[in-house]
Amino acid sequence: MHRPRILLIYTGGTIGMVKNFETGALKVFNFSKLLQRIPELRQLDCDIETMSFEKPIDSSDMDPAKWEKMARIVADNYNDFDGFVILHGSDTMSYSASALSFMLHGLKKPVVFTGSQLPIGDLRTDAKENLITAIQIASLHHDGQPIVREVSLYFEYKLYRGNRTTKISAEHFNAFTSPNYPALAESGVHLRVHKEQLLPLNGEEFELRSGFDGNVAIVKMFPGITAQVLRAITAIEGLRGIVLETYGSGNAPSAEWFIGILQKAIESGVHVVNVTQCSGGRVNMGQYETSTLLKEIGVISGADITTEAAITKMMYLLGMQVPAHRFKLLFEAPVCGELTQ
Ligand code: ASN
Repeated sequence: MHRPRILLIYTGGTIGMVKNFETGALKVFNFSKLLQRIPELRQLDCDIETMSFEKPIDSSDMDPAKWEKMARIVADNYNDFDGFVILHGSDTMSYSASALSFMLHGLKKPVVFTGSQLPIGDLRTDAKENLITAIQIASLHHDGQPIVREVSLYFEYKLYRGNRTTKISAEHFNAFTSPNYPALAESGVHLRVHKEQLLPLNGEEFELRSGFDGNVAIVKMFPGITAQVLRAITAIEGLRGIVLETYGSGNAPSAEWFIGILQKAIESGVHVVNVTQCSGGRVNMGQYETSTLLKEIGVISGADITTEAAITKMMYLLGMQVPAHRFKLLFEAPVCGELTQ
């Protein structure tokens, strides 16, 4: 009987934090103590090895260099382990899970992100269940093959596709949702995997694709946005892409100045992707007159992608140096289940 080997990678976040009782502030602590605090881990039907960022971080300090560090740990240990669990702060976990889904091209093993809202040492912590079930999911296998072969995120009884998630609460244990794609698995009395929702086996060779291009920006629409603001952003030196968070099904002001500034940016080589600022639903340019103009000037449709996946996909495609004339086509097609066309 194959006993899975799981690599647990600690990057930081509340899950491994302790309270400074004098100031009340939370700070990260030595990861080796995390395992001491959960002796239950020894009961799991797998072998666990651990690794930690030298300096664990609050996930607000996450950046593309650290995504690469995380992805490289997975790639360097890919052949020696059956699954990977990444312990990460919840604040930017959806961005990291999206980024790694693009970086770990041709992935055929589970990479499960998890974390918690309360530190592991807290009496009412949500960390233990999240951690234990994430490890169980990473260990699932059938005929010696892993069952979940993608980057996922486990939090509060649900496993989601990582690049479909978004953080929705700074208060509830149920901190994440996947507005446009169903859960991949649910943990109740039984651990139920919804196999029909999993990514099908990818025939491509596993490889690490790094080198994200950070010359991007997110612009969120609000009634009253001025030409000065939009002009200043589109004029940023070296800017190569903008994720435009629009209203509803992809609508934006139809004013001449607005369309004119965007058109000029697109003509100068900046890629503009339209995503909705609604928490669910999709962009459908052309449904209303207010989005028809966006379509005409060459704005790319983000369909039902999250902002987190859109900005990381943009950094990924720009970093891959895809030819400008193919960028739209490549963005609008799913790479690893992040959007439905
Ligand atoms: N600030 C923390 C982080 O994202 C929040 C958490 O982990 N719950 O690192």
